[in-house]
Amino acid sequence: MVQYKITYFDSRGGAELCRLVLKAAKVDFVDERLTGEEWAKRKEGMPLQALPVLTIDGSQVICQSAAIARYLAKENGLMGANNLEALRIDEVMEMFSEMVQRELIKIYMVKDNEEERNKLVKTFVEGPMKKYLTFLEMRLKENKDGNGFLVGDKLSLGDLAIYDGLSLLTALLVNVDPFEGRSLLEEHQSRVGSVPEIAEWVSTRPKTKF
Ligand SMILES: N[C@@H](CCC(=O)N[C@@H](CS)C(=O)NCC(=O)O)C(=O)O
Repeated sequence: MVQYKITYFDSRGGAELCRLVLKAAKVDFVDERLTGEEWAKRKEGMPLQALPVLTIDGSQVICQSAAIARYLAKENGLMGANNLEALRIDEVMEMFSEMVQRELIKIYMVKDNEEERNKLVKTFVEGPMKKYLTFLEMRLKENKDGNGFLVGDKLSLGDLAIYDGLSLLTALLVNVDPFEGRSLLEEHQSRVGSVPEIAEWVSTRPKTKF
């Protein structure tokens, strides 16, 4: 059986989606979490001097979180039933990547300047966040009227990306509830969070802010 190790820091961050995929698929893996000192020693040895990386069978070390998440999803039947479903999953993955790169990173970076942070959060919540969440609701509604998963009849990487992305939003925005007035998203979050393997992982994983 293939051996997986996910190496990252002691946070959910860029590794959590990969961890969620393996948990949902009931695949064992080593959850390696580096301290700052350990990272300083190992950084140069990593393919792009960044984390997360996935180590396969102790030899292949692969970087880029979205590529890793997609690979693990494909290997475990979580990438949709056909190319069209895979496209819809990818679309949502890319949406979150855009939201993080264009918007959330700015908010994260000013965490020590409260006035500036509040200004950025307000601008984000009134504009881009509305756009992104409306889009997600539209996509969920297109499959089984929003009463199931993003594609088909079962959980996929797309649902886990929504679950992880909206959890990040909740943690980062602190006083803003992204689910307010968005029952479809709230129900979807709870549907994914109730998948036994996900519920078990979320209740036992290390507790970290992000
Ligand atoms: N596009 C890469 C980004 C990797 C990245 O920037 N990782 C950050 C943590 S989220 C990192 O390793 N930072 C530590 C450093 O650069 O020393 C991915 O998604 O894996």
